[in-house]
Formats: sequence, C-alpha cells, structure tokens
Amino acid sequence: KQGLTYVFGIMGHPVIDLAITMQSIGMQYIGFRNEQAACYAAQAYGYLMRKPAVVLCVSGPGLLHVIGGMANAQVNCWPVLVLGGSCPEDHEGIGGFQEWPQVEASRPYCKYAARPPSVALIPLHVEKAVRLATYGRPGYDAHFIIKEIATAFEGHVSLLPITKEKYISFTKNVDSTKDTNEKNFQKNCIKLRFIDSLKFLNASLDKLTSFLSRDKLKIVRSEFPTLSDEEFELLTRKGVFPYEYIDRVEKLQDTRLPPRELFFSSLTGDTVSESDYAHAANVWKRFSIQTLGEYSDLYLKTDVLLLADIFENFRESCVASYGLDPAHYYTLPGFTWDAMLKHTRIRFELLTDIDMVMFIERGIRGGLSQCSSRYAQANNKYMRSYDSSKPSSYLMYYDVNNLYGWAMCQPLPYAEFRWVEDAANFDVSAVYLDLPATLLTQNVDENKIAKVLCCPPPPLLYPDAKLIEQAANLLIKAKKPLVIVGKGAAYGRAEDSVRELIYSTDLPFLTTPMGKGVVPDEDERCVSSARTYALLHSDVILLLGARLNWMLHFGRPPRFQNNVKVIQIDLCAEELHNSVLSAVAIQSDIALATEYLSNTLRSRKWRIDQNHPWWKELTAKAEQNKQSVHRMSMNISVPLNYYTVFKHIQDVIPKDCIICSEGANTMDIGRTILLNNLPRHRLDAGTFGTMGVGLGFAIAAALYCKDNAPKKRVICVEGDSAFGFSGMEIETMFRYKLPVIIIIVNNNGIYSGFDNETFKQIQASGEPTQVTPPYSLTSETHYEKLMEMFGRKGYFCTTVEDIQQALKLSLKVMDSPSLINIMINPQADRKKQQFNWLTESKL
Ligand SMILES: Cc1ncc(C[n+]2csc(CCOP(=O)(O)OP(=O)(O)O)c2C)c(N)n1
Ligand SMILES: [Mg+2]
Repeated sequence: KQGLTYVFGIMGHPVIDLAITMQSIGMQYIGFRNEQAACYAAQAYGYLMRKPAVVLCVSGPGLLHVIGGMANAQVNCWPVLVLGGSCPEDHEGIGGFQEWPQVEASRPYCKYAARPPSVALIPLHVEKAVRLATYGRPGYDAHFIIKEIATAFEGHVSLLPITKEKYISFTKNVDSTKDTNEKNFQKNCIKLRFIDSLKFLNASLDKLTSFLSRDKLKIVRSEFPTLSDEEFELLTRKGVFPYEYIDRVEKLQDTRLPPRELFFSSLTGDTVSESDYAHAANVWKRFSIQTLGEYSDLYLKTDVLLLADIFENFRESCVASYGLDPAHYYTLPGFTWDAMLKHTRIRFELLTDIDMVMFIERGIRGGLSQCSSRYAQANNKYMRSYDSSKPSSYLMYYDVNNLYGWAMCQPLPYAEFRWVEDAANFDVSAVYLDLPATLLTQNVDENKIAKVLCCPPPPLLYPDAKLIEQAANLLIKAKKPLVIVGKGAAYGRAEDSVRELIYSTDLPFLTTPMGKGVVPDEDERCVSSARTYALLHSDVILLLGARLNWMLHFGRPPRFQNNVKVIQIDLCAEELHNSVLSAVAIQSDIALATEYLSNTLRSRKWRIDQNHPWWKELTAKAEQNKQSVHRMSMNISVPLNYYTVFKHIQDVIPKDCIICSEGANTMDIGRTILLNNLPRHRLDAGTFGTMGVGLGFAIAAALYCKDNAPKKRVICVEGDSAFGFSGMEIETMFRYKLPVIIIIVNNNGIYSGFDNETFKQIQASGEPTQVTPPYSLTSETHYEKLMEMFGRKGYFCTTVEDIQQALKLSLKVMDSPSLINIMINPQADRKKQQFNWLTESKL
C-alpha cells in the first residue's frame, strides 16, 4: 500500500517466512552478503527514487550490521525503512537466541524506532472492529429473491455485486418477452432490474414518510380508496410488528394481537414503546383484523406501498429538478454525478495516468466519527468556587458552524489534473521497526488488520517573500557572489529551478560531492576547478541545500572570508545558522525558494556581467588549475598516476552514467575529473565518509537503471581498500545479473602503499604485525580474479590502453558485472594542496 517495491537483506531466523511472503505478494527481494551493504543499497535507492526501500534483517548481529548503514542514512539524510526480526518475546531476559535491545540500539540512528505491540493488543484493531460493527455497509438480503426469480421463469439473472454476499443490483431477463427486431436480432423486451431505494434515500421508512404530506401518498390511497381520513391516517406511518415472536407459521393463526412484551426485539434489547403498541392495537381494531396473518399482510402491504410512494415522489421531484430519473441509476452518487455533468455542462477530463487513478482510489474512505465531551473548569471572581490563590481564568465557547455547508459550496476539480510538485524533505532518515519472532508467527484474522492508506507526499514549504527580497538585494550588491549547490537540491528535485537561476544570472557555482549534476559539471559557470579560490574570496554565498559542515570547511576562515555573507536555503530549520550565522536564512523547499529568487532577480533585470572582475579572476584561476591537472593527466608513463587514470576513464564512459565511488584519493581525485551532467548521478562516501558503501550503492543504482533507464550504465570506482569492505557483493551482482562496471584503483593501500619489491622487503624484515605499515595492503593483489569464481574474466590494467580496452569491452556486457583492476603507482599522490586536509597528521 505504501508503494514500496524493493526489499534488501540477508535471510535467517525469524524473518525467512516474511521475506518469502513479501516476494509472493510481488515485492522484489535482493539478498546481500552483508547487512551493511543491504542498508547502503536501500538508502541509495531511497535517494534515487524518493521512496524508501526496505531492509529486512535478522535479530542481534544482523541488525547491528544494519545499524552502520542506518547511521550513514541519517547523516546523509536519505530514507530507508529497516525491519528487524528479533528474539521471541518470551525468551527475552533469559538469554534468547540473538537477543539484543534492538529498539534501543537503533534509536540513536534513526528518526523513529518502535516495536509494534502484539497483534491482539494493537488498539487499531479494536478501533477497526468497533467501526466495522457500528458502520457496516448498507445492504439488504436479496438471496431469497434471487433464488426465486432465477428459477420462477426463463431468463438469466445478471448481478452487480459489491461482495460475493452483497449486490448493488440484479437484473432478471424475461425470456418470454423476446422479440426479433428488423435486423433479425433477438432481444428481451422486458428486463426487471432490482435496485435498492436505500442507496438513494438513506433513512428509515418512518422518517421518510414523516416528510411527505398525506396528499402525496397516491399509491397507498389507491389501494385503500374507501377508508375514512382517520383510518387512512393510521396507515401513513411505519407499522409495528412482533418480528421475533413469529418463529413458526402457526403463530400467524393467532386471533389476538400478542401482548406488548412479545414485541421484544433483540436488536434494540427492548420491546416497543407504549404508544407504538397502542398504534398496533388500534390498527387491529379499526381494520377488524381476525388473525395475526391478516395483520402481517396489512403491515407488509402498507410498508411496501409507503416506500413506493416515497420513491415515486422522489423520482418526480428529481425529474422536475434535474430532468433525470433515479430509476435509471443504481445509487444516489451516480445520479448526482450525471446531474452535475448535465447541469454544469463541463467537459470532464478522464484521468489517463494510472498513478493518478490509484491516488484518487486510495483517497476514498469512510470518515472517522468521534463523540467527545470537553472538560474545563474556569476560575474567576463570578464563580462561587473561585480560588483567589490561583490565576483567574474564563471559559470561552466558540460555535464555528456550517463547516460542512461551507465545504459543500467549494468548487470541485474536473479537468487539468496534475501532480503538485511534492516537497523536498531533507529531514529524512532511517526508521526502524522491531518484529519479534512471536509477532511474526502470530495468526491474525484478516478482517482485523488495520487498513492504511499510502502516506501522501510531504507538504511543500514556501519561502518567506521578505527573505527572498533580502536575498536578492544581497546578491545584487555582492562583489563576489558564489552559489553552492548541495545534495539537498538534488534530493529535492530542484534541478530545473537551480539551472534556471544559474542560466538567467550567470552566477558562478560550485557543488558539494553529491550536489554534482544538479547543474551540469560541464557548464561554463561551474567553477569547481577554482574551488578553493572561489570559497576563499567570495563575499556573498548562496547555499542551496548544502550544509556548512566539514565538507565546506564550516564556512569559516581560513577557507572563507571572515565577513562572508551567507544566504542559506534549507528545508530543515535545524540546519539554519549552523556553524556561522547566515545573513539571510530561508527555510523552504529548495526548488520553490530558488524559483522565487530567480523571478525576483529577473524582474530587477539583474545578471552578472561575464566581464565582471570576479568572473575574470575565477576564470583565470580555473584555467591555471585545469592546465596543471591536464599536464598530470597526460603523463601516461607506467605506473600510472590517479589523474591519468581518471582522464582516460572519463574519455570512454557514457556521459549519462551513474558514478558510485569511494576511497580517499580515488574518490577525491576521481570527483574532480569524472563529470556528472545529470542530478543524482553520483553516489559516494558522503557526509559520513563511509567506506563500504560503494557496491551497495552500485546495486541500488543498477536496479534503478533496470527499472527506469535500461541503457544507462553504473560505474563503480573503488579504492582497493574501499573495495575490500563489501567486495563479496560482486556475487550479489552476478546473482541478480546487474551489469555494474567495477573499477578498482589499486595503490596497494589506504591513501598509499608500496610496490611489490618494497612490500616483500618490509615483510621480510620482521614480524608482519609489527613491521607492516598500518595503511598498506598486500601489493599487486589480483582482485580481477574474483571474476573467475563466476566463470568470467576480469581485467588487470597497467597502461592507458589496457584501461580503455577493458572499459570498452565491459560496456558491452549487459548481463553481469565486470571488474577492472587498475594498478597504479602506489606512491601516487594528489597535487599539492593550498590547505592541509582536516587531519594534522605528520605523515
Ligand atoms: C567505515 C570506514 N572505515 C575506515 C575509514 C577510514 N578510511 C578512510 S579512506 C579509507 C580507504 C582509502 O583507501 P582506498 O580505498 O584504497 O583509496 P585510496 O586513497 O588508496 O585511493 C579508509 C579505510 C572510513 N572512512 N570508513
Ligand atoms: Mg588504495
């Protein structure tokens, strides 16, 4: 019902049955080799699709592995739903299998963690049972009629059912009235259609007759033409009958009206009122009734005739008012609908988008009614109970009336249906539900399962117009403005409005790692190549869905001007003014605020001149940096350096591919050379700097491509250390035939390592645990041989030609992953940086 399609996990007790059941109802299950990878995959899927995927894991260690992923999702603000099996509740506290305080353990890593109470105790189920019993569905018992009319004479019966038990209507074709028309086509002249008057006039007969004046009861009158007015009056109300007393036909022979107590009804738990009984006695006497059978006949006759009069009057007034006859409809809503179409003459547009149809259908529901009495006690000097030691208070009573009437006067939609842009909820994260084995094995009456609707999209948050004005003023006055685009803009689907802003103002922009592609990296206004310079010299920064955390050096000196003015746009209030005080802080959807801002700037006809001194500085700096990178990347001597490797990868891979990446140098240098021109096409270690995410992310991206863009490729660029965290997920990729291209940039270590010779010498020099540098890994490991486990061949590359050849071949493979192991210079480093990284390491 929530539209979740994918489940990622690892199986074991107690969730196996659940996983199988999920598959059997059409969900897609992807089994991983480590729960962490499953959780990384699920959250990446959530980021790409904007709806969470499910992680399903076993108790204890299973969930604990997932928690690493949950924390990453929380820091990245990506949605994921974790379902954890847990030990049976009756084993808790006595050393149950994999017993662990799972709800408590998950709570710090997600927004919401709970164990649903046992099925029988869920109050929702009680509420549901009460609601079903008290609301019920209107319906009459038509079975005996159908049985009769089906067999009484020739002709088939067609049904319009609500359920197997209840029908909206049924129709008997009368075959004896078959006629042959001019085209020799046989057709029934008469069909008897049974419709339910209660579906038009939803009130008791008693009530309905009370609305009709006596002269309108023409049918009753015609059946009793000789009655005096006084006698007739007796028939103009619903009769009184001892339903439960008559349980045998013989009782219809009774010659006296049964005493009042025999009019007892177990439905009401009471007998009839004295006045009703008096009415019954009166009818018996005035109509000279001889037996209870006669009384029954009169009762039934008046009951039917009264209803006939009511319905005929209703038909007449409907025909007079709307020119439409209710007898041609099944229910009042259907009739009303046609009356609306006829009288408004609107052209009602059909919904052609199946998602819209489903959305509307899911919205159809009965209301919840509640009776409550309020309690409040005033304390003021006009009251006897006044207590002067307590503050004085008064009660105020507001009667807000005609809300229903008001609502009914509002126009209804009939055309131009469209989805309202849904909100960019950046305050998303993991949620956890604990499912003890006892709960998973409980049986539940299907009727008692709470019905839930698909949760609607998050509400839109509009920007404050005054703040937009202030932001525009600041930008217009700025000497060195800069836009920084974060992954909040990517998650918020703000690409159109951010691009519009950049294109219409020519503002220089930068991105955070996963903000890449919201505006194309290749756009000439992108100043990533002069990132350090731009951050350092800018005087006004427009921050779009990016946080001033470590990734942006906290927005503080020495990386920023001391007096830099920040215009911050973020959906999450908690992020505003974090680390530095923003000059303008706007809590809003990124797309909306950006749109409003570009409109305001456009109305002022503001655009930054490309000959502006700031642009000249930036262009000069960017050019300088590009040239030094270019020089490095053209050095094809073996062993290769990072820059050369990435440049030659970039030259071959499709421009629209999704790039997943992790590692230290591999990821950081790769990000500057591997370009993204589309939003949400880069997934990497992110704000948490988590190693181990790569293959999980790639699996999610590959599933995304499979479902949405089958020709799009996923390239997973891994440092050799990073790959080790989840390398076995390559088997998962094989199992699900996901054509991910894994590229390992192998430098024999974390940040750097040693060549073969040196590594051997180091190891030979003493006890491995004491002499092996902590950051080094086994030299020249042939990771590509993993492919041989699956009967395929991987690539070991040392030259530019090797790399490009391997890539071209891998791009042809569509039914399995490929693996390219690129051996680089283990001492290769990044180009000299103006600022040290965060660490103060002396290495
Ligand atoms: C879960 C986790 N464990 C450890 C680290 C520390 N760490 C940062 S980068 C990195 C690996 C870097 O080596 P590699 O992936 O080979 O990339 P390289 O820099 O060598 O290109 C590690 C282990 C981390 N970020 N996350
Ligand atoms: Mg490495």
